[in-house]
Amino acid sequence: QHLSLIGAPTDVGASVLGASMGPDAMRIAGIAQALRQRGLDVEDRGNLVGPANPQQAAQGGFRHLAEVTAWNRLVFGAVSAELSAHRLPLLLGGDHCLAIGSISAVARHCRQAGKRLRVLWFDAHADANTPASSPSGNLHGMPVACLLGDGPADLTSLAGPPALQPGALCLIGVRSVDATEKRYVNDRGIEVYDMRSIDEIGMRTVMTQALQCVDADTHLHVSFDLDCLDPDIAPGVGTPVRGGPTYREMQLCMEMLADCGALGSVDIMELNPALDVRNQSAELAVDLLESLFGKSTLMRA
Ligand code: DIR
Ligand code: MN
Ligand code: MN
Ligand code: MN
Repeated sequence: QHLSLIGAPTDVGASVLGASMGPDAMRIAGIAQALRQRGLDVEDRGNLVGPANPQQAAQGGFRHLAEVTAWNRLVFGAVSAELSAHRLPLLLGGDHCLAIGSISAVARHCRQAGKRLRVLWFDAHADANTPASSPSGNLHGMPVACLLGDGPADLTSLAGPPALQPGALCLIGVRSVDATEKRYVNDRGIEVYDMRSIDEIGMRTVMTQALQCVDADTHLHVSFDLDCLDPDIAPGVGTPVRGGPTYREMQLCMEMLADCGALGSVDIMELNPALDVRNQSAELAVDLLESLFGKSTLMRA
C-alpha cells in the first residue's frame, strides 16, 4: 500500500492557537518510520504553505473565512493529487476545518470512481454548527455542516455539489454538542454514537454497526479529531472534554477499522503541541495509526 503524508500546519479555523504545530509534532513522534515498519510505502510530502492566522474577530458569522477557504483549497488539491496517483492521503492537521477540503476531494474521487463513500467522524464535538448557530464563528466547529451543504458557498462547493449525504456520515465519541447542533444532527437523521452509546453497548458493537454498510465497493474515510480521546491520555488538544474513549477502546476501534479492509483516506486533526505533555498526544496518535494500518498483538483467525 502506498501512503502520503500531507502536513497542513494551520489553526485558522480553531479557537485556540497551536494546532499549526501538529504536523511537525507527529513527525517528531516518528509517524513516517512507524508506518514504514508496517510495510507501507510512505512519502512525506512536507507541509502545505498557506496564509497566516490573522487572529481577527468574527465577521458575518465566521472567523477567518478567506484564510480557511485558501487552506481548504490547498488541502483539496493535495488530497486529490494523491487519490489520482492511487496513494492513500493521510492529512496531518492542523485544525478540523481542513476536513472540508480533504473530504470534498475524497467525495469527488468516489463520484468519478463509482465508489460508495463512508465517513467516520471521531470527535468529542459534532462540528455541525452553521454560521447562524455557531456560538464562536470558529470554522472548526462547522465542517460537518459545510460538507452536508450548509455553510458559505466557498466551502460547500469545493467539489461541486455537497460532498456528503447525511447517510454517508457517522459521528463517534461525541459528548459536547451545542443545542442548535443537536437539532441539526437529529433533523437530518445522522448516525451518531455518543459516549452514552459507547458506555451502553460497547465499542465493539458501535464499530460493528458503523461498519455494517461497508463493502468491497466502499471508500472508507476516517476523520479523527484527537479531542475524541479522553484528555487524560490526550491532553494536547485545544478544546478538551472529559469522558472520552479509553486507550483500549480506541485501540479496538482502530483494529476493527484495519480489519474491514476498506480504508481509503485519513485525517488526523487538532493536535496542539503547545498544550501537550512531552509530545505524548502525538505519540498516542502514531500508536493508534499503527493499529489503523494493521498492527496487531497476535495473528488472528
Ligand atoms: C463549539 C466547539 N461547538 C463551536 N467546537 C469544537 O465552537 O462550534 N470543535 N471545539 O472541535
Ligand atoms: Mn483510487
Ligand atoms: Mn473536537
Ligand atoms: Mn472536530
